[in-house]
Amino acid sequence: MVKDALEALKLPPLLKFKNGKTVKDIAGFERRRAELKDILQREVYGYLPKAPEHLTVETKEEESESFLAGFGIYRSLVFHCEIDGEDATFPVTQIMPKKEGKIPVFVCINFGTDIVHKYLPLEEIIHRGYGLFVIKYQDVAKDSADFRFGMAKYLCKSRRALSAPGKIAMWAWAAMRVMDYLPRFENVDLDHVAVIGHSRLGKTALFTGAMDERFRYVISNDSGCSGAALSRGKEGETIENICDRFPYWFCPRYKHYIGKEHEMPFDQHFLLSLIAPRHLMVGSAENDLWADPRNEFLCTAAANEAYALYGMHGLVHHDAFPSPDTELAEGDCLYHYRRGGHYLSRLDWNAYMDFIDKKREKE
Ligand code: GTR
Repeated sequence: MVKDALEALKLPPLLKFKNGKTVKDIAGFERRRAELKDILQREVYGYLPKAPEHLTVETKEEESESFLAGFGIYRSLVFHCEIDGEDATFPVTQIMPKKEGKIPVFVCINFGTDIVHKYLPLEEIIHRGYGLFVIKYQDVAKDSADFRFGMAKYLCKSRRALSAPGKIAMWAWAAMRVMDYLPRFENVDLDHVAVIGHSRLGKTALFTGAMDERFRYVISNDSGCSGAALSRGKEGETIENICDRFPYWFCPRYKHYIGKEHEMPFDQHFLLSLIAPRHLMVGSAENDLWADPRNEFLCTAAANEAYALYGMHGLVHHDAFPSPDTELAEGDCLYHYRRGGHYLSRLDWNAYMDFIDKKREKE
């Protein structure tokens, strides 16, 4: 079923170089990786702004006595990025469990303006032994067409260029700055760093992990259109819908593909394949038809071609769209499909942590 469904969509080939030659091995895919990154930046998200000249991090506040009944440490950090000689800043919240040994962490790009947030079951995450670096996305750049405020004014001087970075690229850029800083913590397990986001921030997490190989786990929760879902044959939200409401998430060129999905020289499996050979986790919800769970599943399966080159399985599935409340967790990738609607719930967090636990145990 999966093979036929993918064939019917006539996706642009993942494993063909621009010059028409076939990608045959790992070295070939590493060269293809550069082409894939380039096409997605040029056509969809815009080119990632360069890293800052210097990064320093200031601790504004720390609570290590009684936070989470004494089981956690809270720090409010300010990231100072020197960009063209100017000091551009954004805040990050760090929460760590108090425990010995190396700690796996999530870089979570989140909606909330406060650490107590519906999408962040904090105590559960801390008690399972995971640390968190939370970026509140609008502290980096406003979720609007305005590019004058926050980091946006440093990261994009003009929106006239067709491949100028959109807001997703800017939020992703901030997550990469957190990654830059992680090696300074002795107790962070740098081999087990995940980037996670929900919905528009799931798209952001995917772009982050696709562009930055330092993230071992890349988690897209209900990211849908222009995230984990294939655009060809998509139900629910289309490129037209998304560019109508949120053109500024993308580079200006993306809107040229409205109604022309079948002509696009790429599709979202290019994005997901860039996660190989690391671990991709895609979460969908049964009632989230706007995101299109089926196309999210198919897209995850389509990335298997890249995993195969590394001698890996990618997503192990049963050649059928799974029924709700199913985990496809046997392979290198996870497809997590639960009942209910569009939400980043504790059920989702627990599925992702179970998967990471399993991978860490094997090492
Ligand atoms: C919707 C948008 C989706 C999704 C969602 C969200 O309105 O159309 O692509 O990103 O917002 O981020 O909550």
